[in-house]
Formats: sequence, structure tokens, C-alpha cells
Amino acid sequence: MAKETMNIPDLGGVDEVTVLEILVAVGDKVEADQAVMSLESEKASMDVPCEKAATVVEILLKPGDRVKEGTACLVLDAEQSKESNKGVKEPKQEAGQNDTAVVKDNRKSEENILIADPNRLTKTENEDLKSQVPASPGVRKLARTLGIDIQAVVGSGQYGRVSFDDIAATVLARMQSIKEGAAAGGKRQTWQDPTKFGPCQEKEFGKIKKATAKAMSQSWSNVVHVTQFEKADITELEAYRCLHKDALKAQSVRLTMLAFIIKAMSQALVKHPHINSSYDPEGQKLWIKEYYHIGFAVDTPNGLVVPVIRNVEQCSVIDIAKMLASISEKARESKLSPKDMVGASMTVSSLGGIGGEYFTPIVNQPQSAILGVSRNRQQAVWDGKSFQPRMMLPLSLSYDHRVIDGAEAMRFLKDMIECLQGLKDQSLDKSS
Ligand code: CAO
Repeated sequence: MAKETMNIPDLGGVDEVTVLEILVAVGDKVEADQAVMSLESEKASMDVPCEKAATVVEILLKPGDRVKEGTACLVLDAEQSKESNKGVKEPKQEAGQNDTAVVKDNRKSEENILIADPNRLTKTENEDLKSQVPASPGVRKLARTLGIDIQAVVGSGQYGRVSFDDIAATVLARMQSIKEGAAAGGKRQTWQDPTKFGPCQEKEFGKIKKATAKAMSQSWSNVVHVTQFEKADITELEAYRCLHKDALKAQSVRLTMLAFIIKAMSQALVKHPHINSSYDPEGQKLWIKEYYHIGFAVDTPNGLVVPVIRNVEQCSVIDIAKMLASISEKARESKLSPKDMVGASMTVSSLGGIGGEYFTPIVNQPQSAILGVSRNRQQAVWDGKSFQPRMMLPLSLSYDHRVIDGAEAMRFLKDMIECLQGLKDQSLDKSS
């Protein structure tokens, strides 16, 4: 019997590691390159391969031991292994065992492809190895190849170690769930039928609601949304509006803040062409629109519609106020035609008449930005010497970050607020 002590090999620059798992038992015959134990450092896990075919005589370490390069780990008997292999015929594989045997052999070599040296790994492989789930590099590689998040796999081994069988079980479970989903007519398995849990009224989802749901889902999944919030000081503008609104009411014109906001949007869009653009992801093109048509969201009994006021830059605030009233009425009476609701270059959604502080409106594709307006309130604002009562209007600008950068969006919002404040100096019936 030629006993040899096997030592921990080069750890690829790592000083000390922990024994995670012993993969062999005393008496086991191991092949050259077969993994005999797993080690784990803070950054990676690695398997230790046996240098030659041998029989395990003694195991010198246990899980949890801290080891360095050169620490004795196993006592092996190479002679005994050779002896026992002499004259041994290849075991006959029984029907059905063939695949398993191949998988097991591959498993050994796969595990050993990536052993020990994190410097040899790609960036992604190294990132994976840093995860806390114990698994051999081969298992991690397989999980990655199959698109399986190893963190989500329940490991059946010691300390929750994920094995090849655990990965296989995860794949099988997914396939089964897809099969069941298809059998159930493709209905999502996570959707729970609410009628099973209490009385429910069934209500038809109307045409407008369906169209909104489709447009919103598309925008939510395609547009890279960012929302920027800011408050506009509209104290003087609101005073100006109040000064005129009663006289205009007598002429059947409802002068709300929204008319000013729409006008200010068109003025700021002239200065910020990117905000007034449409992105075509397929053609990889950006269309800078040279018209200023503003869509505005109207809450109707049948759902949300977004009619458009065209060429706002050519309209006065009173023109806009009149159109807001007449088009909203048309919308609520379901009298809008499809052409009334297309072609906007940007949209405004005002909840100011109802309440709220800020919200995150969804971009109305193919536009690139939408302005959300909330309720203005008197607030105490510090002017450097004392608090002053100021009328503050909360604004929420959502934009497509593929098209518009944050700085650009903020500059637009600041300019838009400036334009809005400037409207107090502009005649209500002049376009500029
Ligand atoms: N702060 C304080 N008060 C406000 C305000 C604000 N920001 N905006 C409007 N108001 C006031 C108005 O002055 C008006 O007061 P009076 O009754 O004293 O005149 C009252 O609130 C109601 O205004 P309004 O909402 O009828 O009029 P509007 O021009 O501001 O808005 C319209 C018109 C069509 C946009 C609005 O009626 C509407 O439908 N809004 C809902 C939009 C919506 O659903 N958006 C959500 C879409 S999901 O993103």
C-alpha cells in the first residue's frame, strides 16, 4: 500500500478558504480530476480535484475548517486503486442507466473546467460566483446557460448546496408549469379567480377602457419612464386669472389654470425640440415635430380620452380656454371622432380640479413627454428673510429617458414655469 497525502492546491491568489463540503468518503475510489471537496472563499466557491486515480484512505478535514494552499486534506492509496481496477471489466449498463452515467461523467468534467481560479473566469462568471448560494462552478455555469437564477433554486445538499439534480428539478418544474399553463388555455397561473373568494359583479370592460389598457401597457413596457417633480410659484398668475375669470364667465368662458399651462407648454416646446419629438425604435430615428399640438386627458363616464388642441402656439389663452370647454363637453358626450384624438406632440394630464399633490403620468406614445398637473395650494415659502404665503402649483413631468436626458427635462420644466409666470404680462386674447 502506497499512501500519499494530498494537499490543498494553489488557491489562485486567495490566502485562506473554508471547506464547504467533502465530496468523497473513506474507501471511495476516485478518478484523476474528480472533485473531492468544495472550498469557498468570500468571493468564490471552487472544487478541489484529485490529481490521480486513488482510493480514499483517510479524510483529514471537515466542513467549516479553514485551509490554505498546502494544507493536508486527504490520505490516498494510488496502488490500491490500481490493484482494484486490474482486470475489472467495464460494468455492463442496464437499460435506462446509460443517460444517467453520461450525465454523471459530464458532471465531473464540467465541474472541473472552472475550478479554483477566479482570475480565469469571465466577468459574469465571477459575478455569479460571488453569490452566497453554495454550488460548484459547473453547476453555476449550467444554471447560467439555462437562464436559471441560482439564487432562486432550493439546494438539496449540505448547507443548501445546489447540485446538478436541483437544476434539473427546477427545469422540469418550469416545463411542467408551462404545460399546465397551455392546458389551461394560456391563462396566467398567478391570476386568481376573484369569484372564488366572495360575491362579485361582472362588468364589461368598455371600448375606451380596453384601448387605454392596451396603450398604457405598451407604454409601460416600452418607454423608459422617469418623472421629475417641481413646484411653480403662480401667485401673481393666479391673481391675474381671478381678476379676469368672472368677466369671462359672463361671456361663457371658463378660465382655468389649465389654459395657461397649455399655452406655456407650447412656448417652452419651441425652445426644447427634443421634448417635442417622437422616437422610432425600429428605424432608430427621432422625429422632431415642428408643430405644437397639445393633447389633454379628459375624465369621462366611459373612461379616459385624450383629445388634441392643434397649433397651440397660434392660439390665445382665451382660445385655449374655449376649446378646453367645448372639446371636454364633446368628449363627455362621446362625440369625439378618432381624428380629434390623434397627432399630439405632447400631453397634459390635469388632476388639479380634483386634488392630490404629485403623480407619475404615463407617456402617451409616440410622444416623448407628458406633464401632470396637481392642485395648487397656498404655502409658506421662505424668501430669504421671512416666510411668505405663495400659491404653489405641483407639476410632474414624465419623459422617455431613451430620448430625453434628465438635465434637458429639468431645463424644459424650468423654462415652462418661466413661460407660465410670464403669461400674467400677456394679453389673454393674443397668441403671443
Ligand atoms: N389647482 C386648484 N384648482 C384647480 C386646478 C388646480 N391645479 N385646476 C383646476 N382647478 C379648479 C378649476 O379652477 C375649477 O374651479 P371652479 O369650479 O371654481 O371654476 C375646478 O377646479 C374644476 O376644474 P376642471 O377640472 O373642470 O377644469 P380644468 O380646465 O382644470 O380641467 C379637464 C379640464 C377636462 C382636464 C378636467 O375636467 C379633467 O377631466 N381632468 C381629469 C384628467 C384626468 O383624468 N387625468 C388623469 C389621467 S391618468 O394619467
